[in-house]
Amino acid sequence: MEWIDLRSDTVTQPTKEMRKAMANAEVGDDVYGEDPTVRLLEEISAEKLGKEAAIFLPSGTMGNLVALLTHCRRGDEVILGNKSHIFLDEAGGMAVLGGIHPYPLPNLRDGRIEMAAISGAIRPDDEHCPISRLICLENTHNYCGGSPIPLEYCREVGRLARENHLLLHLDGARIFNAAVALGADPKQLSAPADSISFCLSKGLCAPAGSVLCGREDFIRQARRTRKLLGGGMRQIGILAAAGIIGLRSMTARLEEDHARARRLADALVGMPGVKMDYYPPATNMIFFRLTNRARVGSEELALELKKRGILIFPDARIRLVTHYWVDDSAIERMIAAFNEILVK
Ligand code: TLP
Repeated sequence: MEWIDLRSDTVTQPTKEMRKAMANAEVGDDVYGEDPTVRLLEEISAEKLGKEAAIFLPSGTMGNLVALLTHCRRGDEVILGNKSHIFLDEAGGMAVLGGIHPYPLPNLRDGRIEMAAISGAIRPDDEHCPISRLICLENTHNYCGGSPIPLEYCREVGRLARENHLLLHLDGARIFNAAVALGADPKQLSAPADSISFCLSKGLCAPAGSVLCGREDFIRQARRTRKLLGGGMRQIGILAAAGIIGLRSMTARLEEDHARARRLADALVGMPGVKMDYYPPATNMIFFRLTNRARVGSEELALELKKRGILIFPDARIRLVTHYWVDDSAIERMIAAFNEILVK
């Protein structure tokens, strides 16, 4: 049985082309700056995101952590959304390792944060307060429906940050999904931010890795932070080679994943007991809940799907994520399976 895995786009396996490039990658010691494949990946990344420089990192979590630890000192404060991945799902790294104080503000349904709330959270110059240093945005916003954050809003937050001498970091784990959905150039989306991290190992299919981009001096300091965290790797061009293919040939095709999410959501929306949380899906994520009209609960749904070769997490709020390895026939198989379990 061929498995269909909709738990996340992090489950994507490298393509054949990636495996070949990995096997043949020219490598060197990256801690000495001697890995040509890593250098190339960093150059392409900086160019694509319109920043001066870039640094390759093992994961998205480390991309965000290195950015925060490099921008901030102990006692500084970071303004961010209460549904952001950095706040919810990165083990509180900024506080644990950096003595950085998070100031979480409610995320709106679409992943933005009210401008007035951000302004209101900026601290006065008062010895009682932590020092406001950084604002973080997430684009696309994972837990807010995979929503792309509009360019004009990013620009507004960038202006607010500059006016108040704050920095702006963008968790752009899925920035290429956002760019495709908004019809924007990723450069435009990252322009208002001082730093942006994006993931190679989600929709772009590489087996591992993220890239943090920003100004030259910031990236130089980020190299020290990466070393401090134990993230300096050696002959890592083997991974960077897959990332280069991801960046060069997997970004434009992300709209296929969005179209397939739409097709699946269109089928689910009419099924008894299915309450869509976001509809239509804006990118590659579908969120829904099962009401008491549904024939099964989420545990049973996950079990029944598993019997049919389909993997989902049995959460109360179910997330289905489309990606390269979910093709049209997988979507049809999914729809048939949901029909059998929830309708027939
Ligand atoms: N997200 C994962 C899980 O951790 C939830 C997923 O399956 O979506 N920023 C954002 C917006 C993310 O969604 C993720 C991963 C990360 C950062 C962290 O990336 P990794 O997993 O490479 O550390």
